[in-house]
Amino acid sequence: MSRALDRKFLARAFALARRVHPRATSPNPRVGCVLVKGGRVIGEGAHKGFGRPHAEPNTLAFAGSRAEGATAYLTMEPCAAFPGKKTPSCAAALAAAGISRVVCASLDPNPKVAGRGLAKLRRAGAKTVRLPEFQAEAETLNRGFFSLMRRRRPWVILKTALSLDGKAAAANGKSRWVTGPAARAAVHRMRAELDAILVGAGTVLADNPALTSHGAGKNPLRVVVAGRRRLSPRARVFDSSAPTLTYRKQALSAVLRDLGRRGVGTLLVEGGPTIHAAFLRAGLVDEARVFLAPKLLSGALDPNTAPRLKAPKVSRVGDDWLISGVL
Ligand code: AOF
Ligand code: ZN
Repeated sequence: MSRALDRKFLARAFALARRVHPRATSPNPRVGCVLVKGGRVIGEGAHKGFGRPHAEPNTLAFAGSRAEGATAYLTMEPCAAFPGKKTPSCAAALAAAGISRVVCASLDPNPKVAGRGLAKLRRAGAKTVRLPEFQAEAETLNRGFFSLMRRRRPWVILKTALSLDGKAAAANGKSRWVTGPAARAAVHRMRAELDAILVGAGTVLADNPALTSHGAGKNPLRVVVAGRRRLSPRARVFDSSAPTLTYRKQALSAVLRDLGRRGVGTLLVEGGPTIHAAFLRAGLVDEARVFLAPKLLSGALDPNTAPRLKAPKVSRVGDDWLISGVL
């Protein structure tokens, strides 16, 4: 099989994995599988839910006895057996079905697998190939899983919503609403895709947010880093729509380790500025998502009445961005 065809079928396996909602399998990975024989696809499938059958048995069931002699394309190495595992070994299932070649994007970062799946297939006589050009895509597909397996802590995304002049709140202390309804809906979708969302006590006191996905999907676990601040049990973040964890005086690294133990693979840190600064100072931020509203909040009493740019123009100036417009 040519490298170009290998790439094409592996890309198809990624497309199958991406169709699965990230929370469905979390904290386990999304995995896609394509079976090819004589240049034709004879089966495809994905791992669709935590504790449910993996991508490989789903795909083998689809192909039946035609799987013998076929090539399996996988976004991640097939799993090997280990104690406490919920499903049987996929490497063994592929070997038993007579798969003669396995092409995968990445090894399984789970230290209990880490190459043992491919080794088992080689011992069974199958050829195994890894396409390193897909490694980054495999990691992006399952950021949380890779982070948990490698670092025992979640992948941390810092989310911030700012005015053009860099303010997260107006003079009244309110950050509702710096950004408009579309940006807020995008944040609700983000919350539905990630395992947990974290804020500091200041944000709970100033904004009283619910931190739910507002109907965009499953609610994330809510995490409040409260320090010594007193919070009302009637704050919306403690309502019954989703579980909430409150941390008192642990270091953020200890908070992340604890969240990792609880299976939180992806964490959205929503603020406020004190929490953002603490995460950045501790070097615990992996990704940033910054919303910029075309308004100027300096001196404004309320975010809703702040001056706005009418038709902002965005351009790139070296490594910086220029956003300009008439008020
Ligand atoms: C695969 N294909 O589709 C997935 C894999 O407890 P279990 O049986 O569900 O096993 C979970 C482990 O299996 C997980 O930690 C990861 O190492 C691997 N995930 N492997 O071959 C799949 N989802
Ligand atoms: Zn498996």
